[in-house]
Amino acid sequence: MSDTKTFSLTKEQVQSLNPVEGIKDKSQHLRGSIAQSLANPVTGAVAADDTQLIKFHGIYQQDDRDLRNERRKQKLEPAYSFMLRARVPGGICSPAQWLAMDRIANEFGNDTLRLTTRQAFQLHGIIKNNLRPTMQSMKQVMLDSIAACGDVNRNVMCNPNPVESKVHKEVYDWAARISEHLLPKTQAYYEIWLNGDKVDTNQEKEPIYSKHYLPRKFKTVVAIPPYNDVDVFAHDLGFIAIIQNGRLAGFNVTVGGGMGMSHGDTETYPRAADVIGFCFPQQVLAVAEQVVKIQRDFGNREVRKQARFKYTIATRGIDWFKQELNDRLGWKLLPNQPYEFISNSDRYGWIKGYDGRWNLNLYIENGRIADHPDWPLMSGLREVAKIHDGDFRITPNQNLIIAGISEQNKAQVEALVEQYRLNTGEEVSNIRRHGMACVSLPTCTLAMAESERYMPTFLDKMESLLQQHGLESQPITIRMTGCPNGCARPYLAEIGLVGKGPGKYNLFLGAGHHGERLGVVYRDNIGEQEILRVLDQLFAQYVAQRESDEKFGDFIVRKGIVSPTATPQDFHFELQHQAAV
Ligand code: SRM
Ligand code: SF4
Repeated sequence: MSDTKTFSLTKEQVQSLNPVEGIKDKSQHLRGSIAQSLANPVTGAVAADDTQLIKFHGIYQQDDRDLRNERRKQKLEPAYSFMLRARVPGGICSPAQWLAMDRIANEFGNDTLRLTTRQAFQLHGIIKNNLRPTMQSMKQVMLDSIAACGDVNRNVMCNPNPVESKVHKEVYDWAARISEHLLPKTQAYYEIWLNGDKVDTNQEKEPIYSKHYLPRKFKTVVAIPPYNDVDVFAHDLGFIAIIQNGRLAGFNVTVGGGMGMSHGDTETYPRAADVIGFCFPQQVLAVAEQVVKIQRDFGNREVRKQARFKYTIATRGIDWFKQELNDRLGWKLLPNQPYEFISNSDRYGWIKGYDGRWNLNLYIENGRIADHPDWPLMSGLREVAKIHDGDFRITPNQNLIIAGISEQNKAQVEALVEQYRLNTGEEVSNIRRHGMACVSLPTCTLAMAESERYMPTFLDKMESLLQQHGLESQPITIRMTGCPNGCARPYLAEIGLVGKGPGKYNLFLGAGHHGERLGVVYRDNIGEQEILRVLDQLFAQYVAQRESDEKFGDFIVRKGIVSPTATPQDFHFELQHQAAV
């Protein structure tokens, strides 16, 4: 590797940048005053600057939004608690880790576990005093939340299905190596949460990130065709495994994807990643490191809304980026290798792996693991974990695979599945199987509309509508988010609903069925009745005029109902040319 570039900012430069850069600058490698904030008994919150820094430690400060008004009236401070996101590269965890997370959720959290769209665990409702015990309990089973959030490379995703090919393990190992390689090196996490020894922060080095870390969050994924369940085009950096003659030949590299946008701000928009070339497996870490460093050096640190890597690429151009990458690597990526994706959803039910072991992909509604009065899902999974001799795999669609079940254990797992009515997805409607919703209210501070709590009832109505049109067996992807940040990647679903205000959503249409093309906005700020009315008309048109095997998203684009080539304006209703329904 020929690159030896380092990155630093002077005090004067920092002053001209967005305020988060100042917080990082004086944080002594992400320590800030977190320890003092934890010790402060007067409030359930942490100091304002620390709310930014704790993200690098995998934590977000939140308050229960259902209680906000009532507490305000009673002149009480908001009901502060924290969300903690555990880092689980490729979504793989052992039964012991599952049991620990289950215990922690019940002891310190809100009695639920949330499987995320990036294959991680989230715990909600942890009060300040319980943060350290939570981290320490996680450490006992080798789990942590380092870099699960913050302006660094986050949890590295990987296709979780162990049955697909013999090289899956090899590809997963690369995902785990990328995750390790790009972890920040600061000891702050160990010091603050795990009683680690204090180090001289002046001597601490961050060889990849520097003391200012990245301008913004950064996300890396590894996809294994034909499945695009990680949604490779949604992320800053991606590696598409190229498997030739049963062997891992290398990876196509993707850069510059991202979902987040803000309503009404046309400088912000989702972007699908570009595929920029091929590298051999041994070159992956060098590519990942240099891509991250280019973003470190050129990402926009003045305007935080423009700081994602997708804007660096869009502003400077993909050719500039490729040249910069080649220069830093000292060698060139090879031409893209052919690959084909067929789906970005999960495959439910029992599948026997190439190794003779069994895998059960469960349907977990919006990733929420909880015990319901009439349905003890969390208890059921706990019982499975107690006897399971394989591992668990969180899927990028918020589901769970009980993976690598031995032939001897299969009957026992089957019995538990039946006893606790774990949902194997076989009796779930097609639209539900292809759906996802972000967390949103009541915990998400940025939510504008319901998502996780509303999606199940909305899907009941979609099921009836699809049945009326005889479309119940048609796989259509549908995703909902409570705001335009795009946490459930709605812009890559054939039907995307993006929260605009209470009960109101922007309707996005025309995305590719396997996540290869972004949808664009079709209707703005509409409620349930109008959404169903619009879809009713479009489904009728689809049934009457579709070509054989044509997917809904492809039909919408072919008929010109939305524009086939999305420009930044196409994501903002005000500017988009409308076709009449
Ligand atoms: Fe996200 C912020 C939840 C995946 C784009 N996301 C948030 C926060 C932390 C709200 C906040 O900043 O205060 C949400 C916490 C809600 C809660 O109460 O739990 C939140 N994001 C989630 C999760 C849990 C959604 C889910 O239902 O599973 C996902 C956790 C992933 C993980 O394990 O790391 C989650 N977020 C995503 C994704 C999808 C992905 O990465 O595949 C995206 C779109 C991809 C992207 O990054 O472009 C995403 N989240 C955002 C953004 C917009 C970023 C942007 O570029 O504009 C924000 C807001 C921000 O960063 O300022 C955000
Ligand atoms: Fe919250 Fe918006 Fe993300 Fe949903 S999409 S979890 S509402 S930030």
